[in-house]
Amino acid sequence: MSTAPPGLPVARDGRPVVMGVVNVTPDSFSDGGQWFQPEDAVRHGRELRAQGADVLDVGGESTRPGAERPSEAEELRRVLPVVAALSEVSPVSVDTMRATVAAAALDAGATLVNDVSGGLADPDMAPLVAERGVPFVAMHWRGHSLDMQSRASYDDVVADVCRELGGRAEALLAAGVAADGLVLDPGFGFAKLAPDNWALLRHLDAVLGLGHPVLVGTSRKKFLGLVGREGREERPPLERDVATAVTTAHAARAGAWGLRVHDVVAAVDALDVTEALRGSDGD
Ligand code: PMM
Repeated sequence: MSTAPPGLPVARDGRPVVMGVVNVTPDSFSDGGQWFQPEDAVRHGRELRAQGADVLDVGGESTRPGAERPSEAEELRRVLPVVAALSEVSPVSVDTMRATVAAAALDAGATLVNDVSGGLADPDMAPLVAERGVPFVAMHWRGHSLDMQSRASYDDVVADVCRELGGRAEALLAAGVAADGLVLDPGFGFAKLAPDNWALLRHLDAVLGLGHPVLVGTSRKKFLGLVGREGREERPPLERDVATAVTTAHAARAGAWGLRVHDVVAAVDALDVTEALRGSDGD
């Protein structure tokens, strides 16, 4: 078996990689504005690392439904100092749809590119990742956040997402992206309604069947705020970490390679419990 490109953290003994979210944005749905100043984002990233994050995912563009895009200059201004500082203490991925931002972040120390558009938003992304030989997370995506929820229409969401994501993987490999560094992500909450997210979570085996490591990013998403709330207001994002931990345990049992989370402490706890339950009697 070939080895993964340098930069792809390895899931050890079936224990998934924990990717801690560092959003350097004023408007993310989950933690908008909390870490917008570079020094706050760096402090937060260091904290997540100390709590057990295997990789820190630094992003400068909010992808919440309806979000407007920042300019390229603004995105660079947000992420580069944070990537540079955090690369000294942790593996870092850059969460971007722009090849120019990915290139600058790789130069600043990032070792992994996480693109929610799977290379669709920018035709220069796949060639860049191929040329640099770095690992790439390709998420299922149907269009920019401004109007993505209008694209949440599926005949069979699991089959449709797997077909579209599988097609993306083929195109990326044809463009020269390293097969052993390609991670796929079904894109929870992106052009998906609550029942779509639940169906995908229930059928992660189908996504794993595409033959690549799978990243799961359910953390604090709206469908977790809606569950069990019939007739009441949805739970706000900061109160969705328990629900997220349950999905973390589920995804780990299903065989996910990695989990993208805001609350690293809860994710590590959930993984410890999952692992203990898998252990043999007498442990
Ligand atoms: N979700 C968000 C941002 N980036 N990347 C991947 N690979 N998968 C996701 O599900 C994902 C992502 C949106 O969440 P945030 O605004 O809290 O970061």
